[in-house]
Amino acid sequence: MFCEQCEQTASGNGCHQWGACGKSPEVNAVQDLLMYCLRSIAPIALKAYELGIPNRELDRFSCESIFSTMTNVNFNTKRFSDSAKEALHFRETLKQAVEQQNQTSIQWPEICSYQPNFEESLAEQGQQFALDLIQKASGNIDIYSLQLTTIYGLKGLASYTFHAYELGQEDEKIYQFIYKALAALDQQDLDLNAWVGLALKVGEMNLRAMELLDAGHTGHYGHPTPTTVPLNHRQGKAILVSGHDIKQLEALLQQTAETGITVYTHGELLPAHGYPVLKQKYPHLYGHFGTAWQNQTKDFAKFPGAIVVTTNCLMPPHETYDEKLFTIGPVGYPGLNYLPSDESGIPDFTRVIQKALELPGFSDDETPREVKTGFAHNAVLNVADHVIDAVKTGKIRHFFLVGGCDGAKPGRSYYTEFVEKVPQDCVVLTLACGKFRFFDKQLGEIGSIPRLMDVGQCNDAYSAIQIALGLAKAFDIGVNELPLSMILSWYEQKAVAVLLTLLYLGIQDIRLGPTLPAFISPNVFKLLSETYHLKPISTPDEDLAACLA
Ligand code: FS2
Ligand code: SF4
Repeated sequence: MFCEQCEQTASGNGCHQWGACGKSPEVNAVQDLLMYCLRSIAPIALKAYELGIPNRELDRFSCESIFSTMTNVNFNTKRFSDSAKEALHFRETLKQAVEQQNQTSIQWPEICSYQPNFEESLAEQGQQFALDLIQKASGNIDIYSLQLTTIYGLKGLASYTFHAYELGQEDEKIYQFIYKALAALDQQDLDLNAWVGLALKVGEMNLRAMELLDAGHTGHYGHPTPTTVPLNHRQGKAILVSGHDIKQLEALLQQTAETGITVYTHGELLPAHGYPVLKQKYPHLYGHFGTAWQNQTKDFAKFPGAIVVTTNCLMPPHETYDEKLFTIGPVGYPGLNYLPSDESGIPDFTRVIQKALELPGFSDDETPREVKTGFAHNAVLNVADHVIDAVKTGKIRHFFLVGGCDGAKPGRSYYTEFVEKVPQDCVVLTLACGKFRFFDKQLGEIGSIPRLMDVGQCNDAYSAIQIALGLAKAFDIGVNELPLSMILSWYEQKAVAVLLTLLYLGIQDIRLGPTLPAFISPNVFKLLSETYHLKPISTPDEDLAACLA
């Protein structure tokens, strides 16, 4: 086994025996095999686009399949072997269509005929792909590093593309690029510069995917507005919804509308409360329960109702709560309740509702506690005049974007300490699940401007970018000249895609932690630090002093 796609990779240099995330070597090998099957489709799908006969169903399937191989999404070997079979069925059908349309035979690359033996262990067959890329890179560790950066960034890009598609937003340029990047993994003639270009192109396409997702969210649910969210529970039967998928949250809200069940968000769904349409239409969407993904074994065990996980981050479930836990979409775990979707992509949540009604629910109303969310680009830029005025009059000295993923490592206390030490005349913007380290701190206000603003989910990095671009435009300066520092935390591959987007935009001086990605080689890091001044976090005091200097 070899995997180093996430921040908790064993000993900081790759999981070899068993995944630190709980992924088995078998699952890892079948995931690699599925990725190879998708790579075997890429040249054919590109040709189909060229001939004007793309297969949109395949495009969506490819994105969902890639998404399912991300960290903490799916641990079920069967899911990956079924997807591999489906991928090859898609490939052969498309190959025929392309050859027919082309009217002359096509000399496909060898990979396009790859055929695993589905009668024998796919896990054993998948093991050969652990070393495939380093061989393709002829042992060049820097090219290998950029190949891994590209493929991990693609995983994030594919997941955001899938979410956007669910909300009716698609751009075929993204699908074409995904095939192009997958096909590039099989090429041996790309040099270092070509790989740098491809990795940055992942960032560019990811900006577009996040833009589509933002359009999907705001088109369906309105622009987020600053909203108070209860952190306390209220008496009654309850369902907890985790992950990022706001469309699936709405489907569950629709199906629970007349049941008397109260719905709570968990993890990255906290920002859903900021969307006005959801709040107005579904009064039983009440509050938020728990904190970040790595605390779910405690939070889920305590929750007295049914739980649905819509996307990453799922941890291997404990027996104390696995019976009340359900997964949907790309998420899964062997033996765990899985709700298949209908043709419109929506599951029937009846079993979740029944489970919630069987379970005790909350027996009392808890003392109110609350946080605020909903500070997305529209809300912040609507008050841009106040913000600009506060900066010009010296009331606001600096902005910090302290955002990204959370995780279990002790080094992540850096982010809490950093926010606690931010001077009183500075504002903290935050997003993604890293905020749970400090989301309920009362940092007060500067005039009418809150000192802590939750911009949204990890994909709402798009919103943070729009805020930065909007302020830069208002001040008539470049983004890098704004009094703004980015202090980012990463864990999984959505964060890799977001980082590539920021680098594509030329954002300088990003501080990244809690550790640097294991898949970035020293030379590639040197290149990034020379070009973009990307740097690892040091201590909160040192970094604060440097940002404010
Ligand atoms: Fe957090 Fe996990 Fe959002 Fe990441 S819930 S680390 O996948 O995507 O952020
Ligand atoms: Fe290890 Fe992360 Fe890969 Fe899991 S996803 S096997 S923890 S590197």
